[in-house]
Amino acid sequence: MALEALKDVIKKITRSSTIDKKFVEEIVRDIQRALIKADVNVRHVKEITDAIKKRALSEEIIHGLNPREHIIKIVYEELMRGIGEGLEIPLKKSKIMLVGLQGSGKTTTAAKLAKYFKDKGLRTAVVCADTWRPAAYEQLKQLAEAYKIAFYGEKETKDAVAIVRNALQKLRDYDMIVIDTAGRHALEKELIDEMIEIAKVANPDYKLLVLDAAIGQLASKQAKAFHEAIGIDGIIITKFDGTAKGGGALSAAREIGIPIAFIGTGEKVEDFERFDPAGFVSRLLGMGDIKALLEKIERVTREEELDPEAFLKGTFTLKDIYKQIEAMQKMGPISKIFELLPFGLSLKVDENVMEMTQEKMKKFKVIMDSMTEEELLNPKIIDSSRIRRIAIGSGTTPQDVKELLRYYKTMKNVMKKMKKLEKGRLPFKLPKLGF
Ligand SMILES: Nc1nc2c(ncn2[C@@H]2O[C@H](COP(=O)(O)OP(=O)(O)OP(=O)(O)O)[C@@H](O)[C@H]2O)c(=O)[nH]1
Ligand SMILES: [Mg+2]
Repeated sequence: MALEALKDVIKKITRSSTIDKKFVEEIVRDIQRALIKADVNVRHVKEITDAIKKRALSEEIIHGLNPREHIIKIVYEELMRGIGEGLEIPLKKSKIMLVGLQGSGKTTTAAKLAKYFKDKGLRTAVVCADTWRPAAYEQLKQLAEAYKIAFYGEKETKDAVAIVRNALQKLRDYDMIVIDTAGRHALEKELIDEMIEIAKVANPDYKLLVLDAAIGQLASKQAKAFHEAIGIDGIIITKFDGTAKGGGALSAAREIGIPIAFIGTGEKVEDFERFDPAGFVSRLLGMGDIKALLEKIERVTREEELDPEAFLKGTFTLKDIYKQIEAMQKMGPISKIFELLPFGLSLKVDENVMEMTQEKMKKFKVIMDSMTEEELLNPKIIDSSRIRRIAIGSGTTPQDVKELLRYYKTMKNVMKKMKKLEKGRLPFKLPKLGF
């Protein structure tokens, strides 16, 4: 399916070495292509991708994220915004009426819905109110029997409204009643009148439109017509599995402002899921990556704010190193963080000095715990006699203390260079680093 291409876009972002304006524009074009191929309405495509571009080029990176993650976050959020809310049907006594064009998947969906709510513990029944297609009765009855779902239908009756009336009487004790109605090639007056009558008698809590994903952008016209005729509460998109045009139905839902409730992803009754926008977009973009990123965003936004501005102003002290180490213990090594800098930070740093093992982190913290406030804030005053004292106090060696000081000096240097780079030719604001 065309939307699958979005996964490749995410991969491309993840693998990029440089995130600059040119790259953002390239990504935006890729996303445009994927959405248009998936039959998303061009206007929506433009809205979504304009927003991505604008934010990617101007928004400050949240503390603790790298520029790649920042872009992915924006893509995720804008796609979510594009899709809108899903419709969640609460697990309580309700009636659902299904409507839709011929062959859209109503009868199959009636069984899917019934099984869905039955599995959630509701006493569920289906009603065949399709008196037009001779096989409709048997089709739904068989599906219901296969899944031990209560069924009501009247094989010989031609009056669908009467059937519904009888069904409600008989099924009074059931929690969830799903009514399957007849479909037509087009929205003929007869169908509309019957739909309105059934809706009057059944008084459903939800009138759900069943839309075949394969019709692409035609979904919009269809959905509008049904909405005008009887007022739709939610949309079920079927056959999402077999088409590259699923974006058309998604787009239609958004256009008329009706939430999507479920998605059918195959012929089998099990191939059905509640439409959860976050889960849906996550999957489009490649579940693993996005989930990990969202967790990280949550984590870093909860973490203590460190002030990169202070680093850049040159008031970079051993206290900052202390915080940095604490942040690293949560987020991974500093070299990883450098890799993620937008300009592929080509600063030459001594790898031995920068290498930071867990052990070293612990040792550095112990050493700093033995320093006075003054030493931490003004490391310049740490001479050899202070080094000796600190080493003894922390149970380490003077070499260890010197190593920490070397590390501090290197970091300070890096910060200075970054400050220069920022003033120079950076396409972005300097990201808030994760330390
Ligand atoms: N691949 C796939 N096929 C589906 C899905 N939902 C329904 N179908 C198939 O679509 C065809 C039509 O499904 P029905 O449930 O009979 O459609 P309907 O809207 O009740 O049709 P009418 O009653 O004639 O208007 C059947 O072959 C179903 O198996 C789906 O989510 N994926
Ligand atoms: Mg049917």
